[in-house]
Amino acid sequence: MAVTSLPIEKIRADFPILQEKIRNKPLVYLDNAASCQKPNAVIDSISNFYRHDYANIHRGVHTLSVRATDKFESAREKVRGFINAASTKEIIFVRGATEAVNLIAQTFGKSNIKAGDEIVITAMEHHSNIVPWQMLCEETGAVLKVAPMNVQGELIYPEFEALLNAKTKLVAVVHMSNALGTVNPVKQMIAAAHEKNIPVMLDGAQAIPHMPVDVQDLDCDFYVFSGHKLYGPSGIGVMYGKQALLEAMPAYQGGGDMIKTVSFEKSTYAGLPHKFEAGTPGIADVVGLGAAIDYLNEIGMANIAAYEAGLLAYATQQAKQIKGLRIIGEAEDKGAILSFVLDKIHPHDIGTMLDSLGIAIRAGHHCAMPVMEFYGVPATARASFAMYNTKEEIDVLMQGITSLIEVFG
Ligand code: C6P
Repeated sequence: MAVTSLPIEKIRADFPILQEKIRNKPLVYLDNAASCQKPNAVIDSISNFYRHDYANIHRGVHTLSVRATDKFESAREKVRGFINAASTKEIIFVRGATEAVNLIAQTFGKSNIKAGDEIVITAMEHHSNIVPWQMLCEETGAVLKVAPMNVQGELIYPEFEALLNAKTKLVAVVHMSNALGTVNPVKQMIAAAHEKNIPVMLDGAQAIPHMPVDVQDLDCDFYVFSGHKLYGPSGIGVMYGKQALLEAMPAYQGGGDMIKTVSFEKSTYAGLPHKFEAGTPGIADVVGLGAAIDYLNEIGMANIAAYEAGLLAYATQQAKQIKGLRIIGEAEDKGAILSFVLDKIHPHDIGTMLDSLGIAIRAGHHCAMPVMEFYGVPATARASFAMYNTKEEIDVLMQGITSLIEVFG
């Protein structure tokens, strides 16, 4: 099976960690959905920033502070361009997707959702897009509604649509599932919700490294993601929100940088995006995220999507030939994730045994316990692919699985 090409040798050479040996074997890194590795462009940008440009931002008149502020704000512009937001005012830096969902729940949620209102999610959400809404429901008396999925791991679309009604105040759904790889028909879902004037938040933590994302074309109201899954640093992420919504929302955390004036009687808040960015942010990490975006733009997200589709098709075809292997998640529209279980071998043992061969996968519930419950498994083994993975690495994975079935199955 053909795998659409990328300049793969050059790309792999850009990621120093891929040269590591694990247990005396070449590293085969297939845990990209948990976090992916960083190219020299990102590592060097952070290192150079600390060496030459570092100071706190938005505060100083001295040269370094101005320089650091320029780099920080130019990264915001890079993020804006990457997701095609209308304005940098709509790009809020947070710690990651998790913090972004909590921010939306605590600000938009608290000011718009009251007892008896409904929030619609899907059966395939990550805990980050379940628990903050449950907390909000506990505080407000709102009700969480869950759109079901079928055994392929696809949303049952008519049942999703049937949940939308006058009480629905928000749809919060995953763009691409981390446990199954399913890519949801989000454009159609957003249009259906908007017909009833319901805003939509997309959890883009998994989608963003695998496909072009255009928030204006999708017309989503919020889009959240983490930098570390996008070849950037950990501890930094993005909450995109439409400007009118963000302006109407109350501030999240109080502190420096998010105010206009402060007195003991009353404080007034800064405009967007600073209103939601209290305190000193992860300055160098934002700069690193900007470098990751430059790097990805050079390769092209559409090229990455095409290449990874080939990898996934090849991995799926190979996995289906292994007796005793069951793929968990076979949606027609799927990103580069292969979740599976083996007869008689616990996923944690699969993970440990593959590690002894230098292969890094994730084993567990993937912070998606309801998905595990749906499939009646305690956990799955998950190989997740990135643009630097190869067909040869998939062969190594399949040989590893076959050999452990021979020994332990
Ligand atoms: N999923 C995984 O191995 P944070 O931790 O904030 O960067 O991202 C949270 C998150 C939210 N939504 C989805 C769909 C996700 O996959 C994740 C993180 C990792 O699958 C760690 S559990």
